[in-house]
Amino acid sequence: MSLADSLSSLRAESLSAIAMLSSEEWLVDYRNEILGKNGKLTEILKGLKSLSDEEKRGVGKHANEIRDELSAAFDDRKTRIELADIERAIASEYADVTIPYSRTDGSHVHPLARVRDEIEDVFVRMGFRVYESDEVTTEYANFDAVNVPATHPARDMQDTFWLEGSGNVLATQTSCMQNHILRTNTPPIRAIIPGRVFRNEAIDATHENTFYQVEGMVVDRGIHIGHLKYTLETMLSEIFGKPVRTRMRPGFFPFVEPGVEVDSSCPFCDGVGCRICKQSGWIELVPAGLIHPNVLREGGIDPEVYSGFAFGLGMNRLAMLKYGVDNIRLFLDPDIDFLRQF
Ligand code: FA5
Repeated sequence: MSLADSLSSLRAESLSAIAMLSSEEWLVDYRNEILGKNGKLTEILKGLKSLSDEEKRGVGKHANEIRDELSAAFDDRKTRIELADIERAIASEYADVTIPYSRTDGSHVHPLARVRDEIEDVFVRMGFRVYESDEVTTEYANFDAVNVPATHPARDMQDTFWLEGSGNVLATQTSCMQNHILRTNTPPIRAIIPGRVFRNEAIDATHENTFYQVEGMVVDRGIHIGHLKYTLETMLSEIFGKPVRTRMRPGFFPFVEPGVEVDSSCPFCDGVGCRICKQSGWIELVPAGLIHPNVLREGGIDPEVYSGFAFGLGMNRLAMLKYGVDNIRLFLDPDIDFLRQF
């Protein structure tokens, strides 16, 4: 093949290859292979030596034209690849952050999550830290550490899901976090611990086997039941969007002494009496009490120096009350018509 023919076929071959290259990396490599110092063009031009001067001029001119043409083809291809990359990025990554938030796509916060957010918000403003409750926990944390010994009938109060062979249980109460909080903090302690809990219960309009609680704990010198009352009144007033009062009745839980059931004045009739509070003016809402000395001791805290209160609020029941939901099952039911109302 003559030099001129070799040049022509290099040109044709290169032009069609360049048109097919789709990445900048390949383009750089191929450019070196053709136009580089030891590239194919240089290789062909080594044959110039054997030509006459006149032939050299003719072929040399032709070679320069081909070099320019290929160079331009490489540059043009590079621009096209860059543009394609930009277009691809725009198509896949573009987000208009200036578009106003709209609910028309149907997205919104689940009522239980909203109640949890509101509870967290008011407690954070009161200086509490928010922890997450374990869903799988030990028999020790769920029961022993909170003063519920193996033989205690209270263990049967909360029908437990036992995890076979492991000694672990599905948390029946967020109180299973009390020991951990006491052990990993030094007073003053102010903590809330929202979480999902599980009980092997028959389901009805007010009982689920999977529901949400939020545990609250305060431990410091001189903590008394008045601190508990103030804290719960502040939280409930915030959740109901109006001032509510609380009253306390004796209640039994092994991890508190004294134990109380905290009732809220009915936020719907302001305590006058209505259908929701069954004409009593009060709604039973939060079991609570002063932390039992045994629980403090088990958590490494001296009950002679420190005292504390704890409560365990049922978030599903609170959400039912707040949003007028009459069946607890709706919260875990993927019923779009129900969920759309929030
Ligand atoms: C407890 O779980 C205690 N750990 C609460 C506590 C904490 C007391 C700290 C004292 C100090 P109880 O079993 O009553 O208590 O449950 C607390 C709340 O969870 C109830 O008031 C109720 O709102 C909710 N709850 C209990 N069982 C169910 C259920 N099956 N379905 C939905 N909510 C429930």
